[in-house]
Amino acid sequence: MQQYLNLLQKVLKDGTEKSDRTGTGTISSFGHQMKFDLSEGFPLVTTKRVPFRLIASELLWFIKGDTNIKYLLQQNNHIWDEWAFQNWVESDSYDGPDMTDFGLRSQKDAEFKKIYDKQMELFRTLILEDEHFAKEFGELGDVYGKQWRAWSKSTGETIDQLKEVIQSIKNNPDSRRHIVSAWNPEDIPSMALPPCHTLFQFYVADGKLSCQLYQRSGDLFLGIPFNIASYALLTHMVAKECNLEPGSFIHTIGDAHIYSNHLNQVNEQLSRQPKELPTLKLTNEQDVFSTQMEHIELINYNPHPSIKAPVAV
Ligand code: UFP
Repeated sequence: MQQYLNLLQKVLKDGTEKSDRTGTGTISSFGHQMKFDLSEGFPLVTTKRVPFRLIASELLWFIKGDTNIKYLLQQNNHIWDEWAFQNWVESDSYDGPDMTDFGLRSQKDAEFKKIYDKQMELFRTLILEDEHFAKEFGELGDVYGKQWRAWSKSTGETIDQLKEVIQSIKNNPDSRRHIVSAWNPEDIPSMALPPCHTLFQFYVADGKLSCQLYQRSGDLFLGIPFNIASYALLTHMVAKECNLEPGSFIHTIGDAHIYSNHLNQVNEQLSRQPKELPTLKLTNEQDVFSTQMEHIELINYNPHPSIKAPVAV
């Protein structure tokens, strides 16, 4: 994982101060690439604890083609909650306390945070217990699951990009067209968050499956460790189904940034020595699409303690 630490260091040193959509401010640099040989271990950052369970359940949610946060809440995964919550508090059905700018305000105002936490708790309970509410407000619209599994065509039909790419890896491994795109210009306005991981390509050589991701925007401290592990896991899963060994995961990033309120955390992380990488074991005999959480096992992950940092919403 030295490459990841090198990238943090490089952006700290050479990056440009840049304002951003969230109003937080970043140090940013454009166009970077890391390459992880998956035979050397599973690339989960070890200089802080990264919650792999959240990464795996989010990936299974994408693979199912699910776009409703209910499944994530059932897995005790809250990484997409704010996006759905925002739709609720901005809707006509919402009659609770004012939640304008809840992301920034809850970080700055302790009194507001108490009110916000209470509303968020209510929101989660309603999603889990009220089917109609979950259908209306748990839905995130045209996010990854939709683009990967049910890309809409102008004719009204849909394309299952993930299924098709797995078929093409099996039937025509040398093809240079093993691509899944999440960037659908027509759908961008209706997306909670225009896809950060926009496009990925598989490549087969010497009995190994590699994957390259183009990520348009990467939060180096919080987001990127998740993204690396998620695509490494996907590569392992697809390789297993296609009877190939996992090759490399290549991560290409457009706007690579460190938020100005993550600087202490980044420096703390850079002061730590990386530890040995864990390994991954997939225990299911079936295809990618029937993989469940209990089939995914991470072995020997002994990282440094976690480091807390605010999420820019
Ligand atoms: N972000 C990531 N990885 C992700 C994800 C989001 O790093 O998988 F979904 C970060 C990047 C950026 C913010 O800091 O979230 C998205 O904001 P924007 O759309 O303005 O790039």
